[in-house]
Amino acid sequence: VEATSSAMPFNATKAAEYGHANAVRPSEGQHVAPASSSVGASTLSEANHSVKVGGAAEGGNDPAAAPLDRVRADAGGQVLTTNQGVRLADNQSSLKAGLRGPALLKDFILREKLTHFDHERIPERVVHARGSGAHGYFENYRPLTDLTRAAPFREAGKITPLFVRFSTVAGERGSKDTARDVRGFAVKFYTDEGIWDLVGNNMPVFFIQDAMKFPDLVHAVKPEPHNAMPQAASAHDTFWDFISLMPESIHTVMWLMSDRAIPRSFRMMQGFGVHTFRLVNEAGKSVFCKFHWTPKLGTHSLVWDEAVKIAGADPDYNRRDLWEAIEAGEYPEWELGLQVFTEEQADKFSFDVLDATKIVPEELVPITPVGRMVLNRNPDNFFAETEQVAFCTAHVVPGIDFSNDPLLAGRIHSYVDTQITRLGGPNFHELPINSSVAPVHNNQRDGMHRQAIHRGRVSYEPNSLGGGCPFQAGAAGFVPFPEPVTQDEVRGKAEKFAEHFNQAALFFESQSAPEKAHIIAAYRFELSKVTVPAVRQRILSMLRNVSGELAQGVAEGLGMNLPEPMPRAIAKPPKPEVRVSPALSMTAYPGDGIRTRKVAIVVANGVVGEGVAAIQAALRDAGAEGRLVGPRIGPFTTAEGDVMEAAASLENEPSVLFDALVLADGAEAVATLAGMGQMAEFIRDQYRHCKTILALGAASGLLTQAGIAQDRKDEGVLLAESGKAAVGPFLKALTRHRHFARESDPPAV
Ligand code: HDD
Repeated sequence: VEATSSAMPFNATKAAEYGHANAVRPSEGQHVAPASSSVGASTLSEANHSVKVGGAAEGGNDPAAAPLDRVRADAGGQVLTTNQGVRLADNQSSLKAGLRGPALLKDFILREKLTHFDHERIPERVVHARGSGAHGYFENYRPLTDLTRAAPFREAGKITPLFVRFSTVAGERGSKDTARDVRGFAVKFYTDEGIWDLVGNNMPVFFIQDAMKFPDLVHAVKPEPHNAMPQAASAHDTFWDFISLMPESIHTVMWLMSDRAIPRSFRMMQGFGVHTFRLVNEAGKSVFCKFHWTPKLGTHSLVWDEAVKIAGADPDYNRRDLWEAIEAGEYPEWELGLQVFTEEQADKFSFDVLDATKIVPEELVPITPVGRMVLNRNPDNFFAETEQVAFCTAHVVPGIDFSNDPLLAGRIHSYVDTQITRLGGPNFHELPINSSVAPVHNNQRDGMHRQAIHRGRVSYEPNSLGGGCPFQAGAAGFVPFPEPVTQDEVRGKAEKFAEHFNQAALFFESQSAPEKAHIIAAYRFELSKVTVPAVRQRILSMLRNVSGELAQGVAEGLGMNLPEPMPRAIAKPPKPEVRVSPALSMTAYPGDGIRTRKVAIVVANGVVGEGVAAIQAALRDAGAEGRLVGPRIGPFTTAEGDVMEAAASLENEPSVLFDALVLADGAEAVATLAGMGQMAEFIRDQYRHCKTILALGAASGLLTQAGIAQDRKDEGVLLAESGKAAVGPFLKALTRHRHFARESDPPAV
């Protein structure tokens, strides 16, 4: 078969080696040395040279994107082939001896197709199996060279491409997005000096202090081993059994029981590096540092009843939200902030900064904004990018270093190790999504799935046959911070690690009243699923050390008496420096405006079109979406005789998928909707989940029918005669996102 220019040979690089792109057979003995600057002729790692971009990057202007071109496959206009490039005559039928005869073993085409299919899946991540990713960039505000020599922080305006993966922890790859869980927040920086992975979470603390306990924690929270239940949930015996015996976990469990564990959107949650890291400058001077990501849209969450219903209505809720925002050009953005402190400062804190169950309150060390992250490109292929991306805490670059946090130490081993099973060998760094944009040269060789074709006979160092290359970088390379170590080997923990309750109390006392109520309700729900009373009892005894109000509230919800407080590991715990920290409440980050919020505008035949149009236009101007929801999808005729198209129906996009509700005016439309059970349900869920509801004209009757009588009206339930008049107050109410003042437990509606 002769290749033509319209049907490029699959391996263009190979063809080019023999002189011209369309070559199919090398002429005898011909050898063409690859041009060193040509991407096609270089190894994978050589091809990944960084392209520095000055100033703000535009959408899609991503220096990490071009190197991926080599592996992008696009079948547009191409003929179907086997993996060996053989053109397929027929992709419909297997080869048989006669039309009704047996299939033949020699059908290599069928066998290749089925064999490949049989091996399509790779093992899912042992934790954080379910995730969603996006490409973007980090833009540095000003040089931080006094603190660190790390490449992303070197110049003002410096752009570093990155890939982010958000995830849930406990659920399997196909589980729901809205489980109560920690969310992973992993960022891969493709820096000029190699890959830096900041593998964080949306909570600043972790359940355990030492990596030795990680397998136990994960075994406890995962589905129970005998019956593989429950999926993506911590509300079961083994999790709470473990927690009740691990008082160090209580601080993180407070965060897990808070609304942080059910984010409205990945775009609306904070991220934290969790551990204390080190920054090291050119002179080798080091300071401690904690990393914080703060979302521009503010921190917002679901409420539990809503999260449960979304799990059925749209299990991909957070994934879809991220995808759609980026497709719409609403690029999510976070500001990176650093808490920088010295070892001497740290020594004076009442807690140990090497203990990952502790935060450094902002009252002790303020957060300094240093740059911003923008996510502006969806992956081309979920598997190749989001599934195969491999984050490793061991991936640091010169200028970033580790502290002695014992949890971090275990992670430095575990992440590289797990990729070897998950991605099938030690060459996972060559997968395009994982490969550095800085050149990679060393004497590591071979292994499963090796892509680079290393040339020459030298694969050792020192060497003279290869001119001494690749050579050591000396001080220009990664030089570990020379922390002095002169101690006995021990298994144990430093003294301050033994205090477990001060910061759990700090967290609870810093919450707003609705947030506190939600935490109590979450404990009640989770512990109500625990079947062993002694476990519930132990948790209650732990909670007594956190807050009397909390313990009492949970005990009442479970119909239990309060037990004695759990004995503390240290009789006289150190006095905390801070008892209330407003930054720990989600109300500290309201964000700006209502961009990308989804509002349901319910319409039916006979709806007054004018009001609908006014609201829709105002929402569009504010960057939000007014989505028409009808008794069914498709066209509806307005009272004015125009045609409106409903994009969604009460059935296919229920209430929980919307941030607010507008009920349009029109006697005929209202009569139709009043006859539909889903309408009342829709309204009740909006009300129960504390969302903004606007009823225009006759539609106020639908509210009454749903049980929202006059005495239940509040600042989030608006009535108006015309859409135009309603726009101002409606947008104002929407900016508040939720109207928790109407909330009661149990819900009144
Ligand atoms: Fe971990 C995945 C975050 C402690 C071992 N972890 C993983 C991911 C995130 C975190 C975001 C998913 C990365 C991705 O999207 O691919 N993990 C954390 C944080 C921790 C933490 C913030 C505490 C501060 N992890 C932790 C410990 C260990 C691990 C103590 C083991 C000693 N984590 C893993 C792992 C995973 C992982 C088993 C599973 C898949 C992977 O690494 O790539 O190695």
